[in-house]
Amino acid sequence: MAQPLKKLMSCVILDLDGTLLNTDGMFSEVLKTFLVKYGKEWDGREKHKIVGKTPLEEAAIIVEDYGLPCAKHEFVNEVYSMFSDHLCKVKALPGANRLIKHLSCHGVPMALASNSHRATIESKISYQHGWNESFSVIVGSDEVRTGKPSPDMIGVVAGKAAGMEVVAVPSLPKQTHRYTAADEVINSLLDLRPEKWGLPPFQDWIEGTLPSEPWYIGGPVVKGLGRGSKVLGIPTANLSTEGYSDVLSEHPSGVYFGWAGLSTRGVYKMVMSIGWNPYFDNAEKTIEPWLLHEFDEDFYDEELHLVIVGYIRPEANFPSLETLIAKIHEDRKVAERALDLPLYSKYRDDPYLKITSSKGQ
Ligand code: ADP
Ligand code: RBF
Ligand code: MG
Repeated sequence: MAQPLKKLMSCVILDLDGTLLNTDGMFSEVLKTFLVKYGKEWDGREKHKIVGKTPLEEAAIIVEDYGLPCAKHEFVNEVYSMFSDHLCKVKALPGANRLIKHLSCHGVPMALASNSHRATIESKISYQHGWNESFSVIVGSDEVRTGKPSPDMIGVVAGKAAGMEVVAVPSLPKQTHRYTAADEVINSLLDLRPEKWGLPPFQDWIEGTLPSEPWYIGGPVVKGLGRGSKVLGIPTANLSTEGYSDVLSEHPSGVYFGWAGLSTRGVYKMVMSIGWNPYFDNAEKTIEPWLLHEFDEDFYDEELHLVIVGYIRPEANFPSLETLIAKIHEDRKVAERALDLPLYSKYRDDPYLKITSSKGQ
């Protein structure tokens, strides 16, 4: 079937917060510290309410919800000065550096359009190596007559109204439905395919895998929902997500692969899903490695260490159980083949796979 004609893109406008920078995490961090001073505990409840709000609106929500004995403007001033102290700790989101480098290497002009004030944008990106030089234009909300109004999805609507092709990258999970106006909704920047938009393709994919610096998680094998073997014929040795919120926030949900070490048994190839299993729509994020080996028995409670070396694809929903199972078997083949490449096979000897303590590095 003929593909619908897409306009070929020659330049890219990027959003900053939640697209390139993990400022969501910073907001929680700052509020936590702030609320402690008033003897209150930040539980992340308000996060959904304050997305896309102006500072004063945010302040109103928080001051009211927590019954804080301070005026809104005091709250704004104090929280914002804490923000500026935190900016140096803000991390680039997965795939942000890769995208910026890629587009700038290929001479694709990039602009940064953010709902923050120009000065805030500049200080935010000053901590990110090479970013400032990569943008031909930076526009803050104080430089236009009417800044992007809340809610945050207006960014997508505004892009469409300007006749652009828009790719949305929701920063909160399970929010895809809020971005139906976008031409594409992706889970993270790792899933952006520039060639879809007439831009030069990434060249770092190797045999269906995207290599990453290795990352490490481990712990005792816990009980899952009892579905892997029973429903799919695919056992997954679940690990607890407890203690791994930082690592998990640095890596999007999705299908990954690497090496698995079981303390008393050996080291095996492994392919895994991390996330909410859209087909089953789990309420909790799970870490589910499938060890690519036939075992004659269960190994619950045994110490399992993972070295994750690359990414395969985002988690997806499927029209049937059969298509989900087929896809997971395809992931298995991709991982098995890739792990024989020297690039990945060298991590088989990582000492982390053999030690028996229960925390990652
Ligand atoms: P649960 O929902 O409790 O995780 P599963 O049906 O996913 O149950 O089965 C996972 C269990 O099966 C693991 O905890 C492990 O003890 C066992 N198991 C046997 N073979 C494998 C394998 N190749 N990969 C992962 N787990 C396996
Ligand atoms: N579940 C999904 O809903 N969507 C997926 O795309 C998906 N991909 C997976 C890939 C691999 C390699 C593995 C091991 C599991 C995957 N699952 C996925 C998770 C599967 O639903 C889960 O293991 C079972 O629900 C058992 O808990
Ligand atoms: Mg399991």
